Amino acid sequence: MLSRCPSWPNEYADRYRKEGCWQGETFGDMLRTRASKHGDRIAITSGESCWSYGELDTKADRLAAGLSKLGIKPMDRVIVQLPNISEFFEVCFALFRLGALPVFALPLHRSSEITYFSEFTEAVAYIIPDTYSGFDYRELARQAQNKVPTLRNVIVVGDPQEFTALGDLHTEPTILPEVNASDVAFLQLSGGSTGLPKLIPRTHDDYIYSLRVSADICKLDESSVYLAVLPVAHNYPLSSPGVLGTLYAGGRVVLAPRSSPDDAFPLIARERVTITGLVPPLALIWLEAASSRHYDLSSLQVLQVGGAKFSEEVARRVRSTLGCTLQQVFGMAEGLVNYTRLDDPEETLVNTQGRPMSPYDEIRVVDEDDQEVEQGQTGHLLTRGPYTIRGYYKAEEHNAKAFTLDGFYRTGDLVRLTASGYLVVEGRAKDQINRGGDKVAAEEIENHLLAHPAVHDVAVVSMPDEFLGERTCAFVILHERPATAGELKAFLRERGLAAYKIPDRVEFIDSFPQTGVGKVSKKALRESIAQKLSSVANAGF
Ligand code: AMP
Ligand code: DBH
Repeated sequence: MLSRCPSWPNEYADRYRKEGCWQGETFGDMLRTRASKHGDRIAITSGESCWSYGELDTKADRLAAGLSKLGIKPMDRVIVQLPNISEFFEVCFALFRLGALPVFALPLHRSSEITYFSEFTEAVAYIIPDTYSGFDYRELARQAQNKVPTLRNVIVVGDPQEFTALGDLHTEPTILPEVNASDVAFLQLSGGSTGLPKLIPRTHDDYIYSLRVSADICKLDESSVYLAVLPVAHNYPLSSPGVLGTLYAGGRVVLAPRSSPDDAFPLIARERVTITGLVPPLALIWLEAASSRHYDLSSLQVLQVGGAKFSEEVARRVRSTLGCTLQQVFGMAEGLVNYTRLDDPEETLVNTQGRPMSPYDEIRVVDEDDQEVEQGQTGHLLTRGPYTIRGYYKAEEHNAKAFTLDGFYRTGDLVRLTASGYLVVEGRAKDQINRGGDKVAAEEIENHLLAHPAVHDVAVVSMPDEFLGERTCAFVILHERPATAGELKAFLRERGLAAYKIPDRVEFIDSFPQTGVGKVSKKALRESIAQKLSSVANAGF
């Protein structure tokens, strides 16, 4: 068992087992069963390479043995930062079989995030590509190893330089300790609403349940072909139903190296892709590109859009432009996922963010005092269920705020329930900027900016953006010493912050607007920047 991981109380765990949600299956079992059932079928296509279920199964066994030989033990944390390449799967399933826990970093994370994850989880290993998208991850590994003494092993897909090559670790499979399905399988990252991202412990039992239900709702079977466009380490393309849901259903995963229409459309045509998942800004780009590109996209049955609110206007264009069904997906790495169903009326598809995937998901929409609002009114979404965590890893103080006493997760989302039980996302109460699906925690950026000697105080808020939905604006109060926006942004880059977290705009002001009790009114700041932007836009006409 991993310590400091809140779990479900026994009465709930018993119920979820009795009702058949949790079936005692581990990820190791899942792959073994698929490999014995259809070992020769292709599981993963990436560029010119194809791996069958049988091959993936063997690779996972051989790598698990190699990792074990290297000294990696059950429950050890391993930072996995891999892009959409086949090795991602080999690494995950090897760690799952070993009972070691992947911590899923995103390819865009840089030294600030990687050092934090490594330190916080006391990770023993870090698995990276050599280079990807023009960035050398070995340099990042050197920085992390310098700061975090527990990080003994760096394992590289490709040219390892002074580190260990993943390919050299393969060895004869050995008998490994039994893995328990009720144990934590990996740590997923939250988008973060306070400070740095929180770590989300997901068990084999709860996650595989979410894959089974997702695959069922998305009608996946052995003939399904899922194109992974978003970075697969993210919960949405990983599990809703994503790459793991596709493998659960015995289908085929195609990995897209990049997300642009010019990369993805030829892949859809060549591989006869049936389903893919996008965030709203990307869906918009695809819709705009579709009319001027002449690839055969007729195999595509379902286009999922989620991660941030998809506007109704654009949503309406999906069927007419791409000829496929839109599925809205409103989910979170903490658990709860809502889907519109494939046979829902068009109005439900374009106007709602779906309904909970499981009959055991419990939903409450409440006011500031945790009292249920009337049906149809907007309130805070709380949820509890068989695949929603009961607490973050090593975060007792935060958990006391983020969960109710009876175990409901406070999602931080403002929603309204329709008469037919569908959710419409109306906004967000938590302090987070949703940059087209990339979540930026205001406090994390504020803390970095506060470290700059010229900065007296700072408040980071969202500003409306036609393309991404929201972008970040940092309101900064300076000390006597002057500083420019460019200087502050360069400072953040030097601190190793992921590029999407660098504020899009910096506004210098003398004092912050305040709320009734004297807190900084982020609401007023959001309004002021939105107003400024709209008057600039209007001035253009
Ligand atoms: P994360 O913390 O990265 O797991 O992000 C989860 C959050 O993304 C949710 O709590 C919502 O705020 C937002 N989100 C995800 N999907 C949607 C959607 N379809 N519409 C609106 N917001 C969404
Ligand atoms: O944004 C998310 O985190 C998200 C969106 C859709 C998610 O985690 C999911 C589906 O599973």
